[in-house]
This record gives sequence, structure tokens and C-alpha cells, in this order.
Amino acid sequence: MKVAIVGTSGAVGQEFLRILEERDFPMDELVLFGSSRSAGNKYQFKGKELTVKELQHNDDFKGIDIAFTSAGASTSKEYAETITKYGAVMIDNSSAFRMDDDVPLVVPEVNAKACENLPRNIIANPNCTTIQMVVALKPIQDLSHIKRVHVSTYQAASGAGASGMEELEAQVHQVVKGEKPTVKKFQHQLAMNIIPHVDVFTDNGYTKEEMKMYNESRKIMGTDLQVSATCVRIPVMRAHSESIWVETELPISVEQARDAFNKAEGVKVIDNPSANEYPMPMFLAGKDEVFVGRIRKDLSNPNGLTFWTVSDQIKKGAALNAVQIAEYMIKAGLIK
Ligand code: 11C
Repeated sequence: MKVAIVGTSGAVGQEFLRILEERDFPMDELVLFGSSRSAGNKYQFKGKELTVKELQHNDDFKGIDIAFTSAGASTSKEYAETITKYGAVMIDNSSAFRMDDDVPLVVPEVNAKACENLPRNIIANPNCTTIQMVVALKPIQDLSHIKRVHVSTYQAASGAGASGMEELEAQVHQVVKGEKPTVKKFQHQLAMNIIPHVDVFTDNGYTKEEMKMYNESRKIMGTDLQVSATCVRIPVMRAHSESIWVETELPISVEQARDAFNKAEGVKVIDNPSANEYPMPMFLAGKDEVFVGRIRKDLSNPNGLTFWTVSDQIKKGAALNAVQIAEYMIKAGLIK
């Protein structure tokens, strides 16, 4: 098994390196690719030093079985053919192909079987806010069809990559020193603030991030689910949180929901309000699962249920989900 990472120097690329080592991913060789700027960078993997090669239109992908790509949508579009033409499966973290009919959009806990049909040898990894939401919706959908979801996200600076985290850290220091914070990456100062605006606005008043939650969830769940999202950036370094409200066809009790969450793949329940125990991003960054708490009935709707989720955006929201897709494919004999 020969594996490639494209976009190695970014926050998600670095997470790929950590996760492949942490999970002892079955492979014989790992090849690192990046832009001309990061070509030549050296990284440690399992005690060996690997050097980043420049991504180019050549035959470097001959013999590669799996390519984890995270270098932005335009790079993915430009290089998809170069990457896949000798048979490599491209598991792409960008938004480039997510809504294409001939590219499956996969969260293994929800729709792993979609990996069985790959007309273009490409699998898309969903947006991080969508991933954590659908992992939590799946056990509820298995109890009763979900008609509607209202969700507000609380997204960490890490969603904007390493430079987003650097900007938040710098702003915190500037605020403490009484200096005017430098604003580059986000639309406004993030330290001591929250910004109800992630990605650009579309014509219907929702942002692209909010529309991703609508469109991607429906494709992954394979249902007519209606989603209304408000995506918010908060001054947290890493791990996104979501306040989720669902309306189901049949009423679901809190006990039924808790039991379903407890049994669900990839979910951990932390829900003990009397001891002030609920998921919080500060304590769950770096973890694999989607954490669920504050499970309760919606007071305004007998078929409504509401809960709170937290998951590491760079891990389950990006690199880990892609690696789990590859692990599923190897186990299912789809990549040999
Ligand atoms: C954020 N969710 O938190 C975004 C980043 O479509 O993969 C990921 C964007 C994407 O800013």
C-alpha cells in the first residue's frame, strides 16, 4: 500500500501525518506533496524524515493507492486527473466535488457503502460542521425519520486553518497588552468577540458554510431532511460545537435518544447536568469522537428533541474522517 498526502504543510495535512502514525495505518510507503512554497519541507513520520515533493502534472502518482488531499478546492480540481489517472483513490477534503453526482460524499458511520461506487476514483470528505452533525443525527434517524433540523454552530479558529489559530492567539496577547488587535483572517476581531459569519454570504441571506450544512447533510443522509443553520465563529482555538434541534416523524423520548447515542458508532455521551458535565471544546480537542450532551425534549414541540455536540474539527471534522474512509475501503476489499 502506497499512500500520498497532498497539502502536507497545512493544519489538516499535519493532522494526516499524526493520525496515520497514531492508527498505524497499513502502508508500505508514504509520499508527501505540497505547493512550490512548501516543497523541500521535512517532516518526521514513524522515526523517519520525509521531504515534501512539489505537486506537479507528471507521473508521481503512478503506484499510489490512496491520496489524501487537502490543498484547497482549486488545487483539487486542477490535479484530480493527475492524481487519479493511474488508479489512486483520491479522498478529498476540499469542497471541490462534494455535490457532484458521480462523487460520493462520505461519513463512514452514516453512509460507508457509498464508497463502493467510484466512477471518478474520487471520494469527497464533507465540511467539518456537517460531519459532526450527521454522526449525531444518524442514531436519531434510525429511531424515526428526521423532518427538520435547526442548528447553530460555535466554530473554533482552527476551521480557518493554522493562520486562523495564529490570529486568535496573537489577538489575545494584543488585547491583554492593551494593543489594537490585528485583523486579517476573520472579518472582525475574534478575541473577546463572536462573529455570526463563516464563509461568504449567498443570495438567500445564508452563508456558504450554512448552505453546506443544508446540501451536504441531505446527500449523506440520503433523505429529504430540511436544515436551517446559523454558523458562528467563536474565540476557541480548536474543536467546533453545535446546538442542534431536531423534529422527528414520531416522538422520541430523552431515554430513547440517550440509549441510541450510547450505542452509536463514533458517538460519546457526556450528559450529567447535576455534576456540570457536558461536552466542551477546551477538553475535547484532539479526541476522535463526536461528543453529545444536554439531551432534552423541545418544550415547544412534542416531536422535537434538542442536544449539544462537540467534535475536533481538524480530527473527525477533516483528517480522521478521511482516514476512516480509507480504513473502511481496505476492510471491505475495495482497495487492495
Ligand atoms: C470553517 N468549516 O470552520 C470551515 C472550514 O468546506 O472544508 C472548512 C471548509 C470546508 O471555517
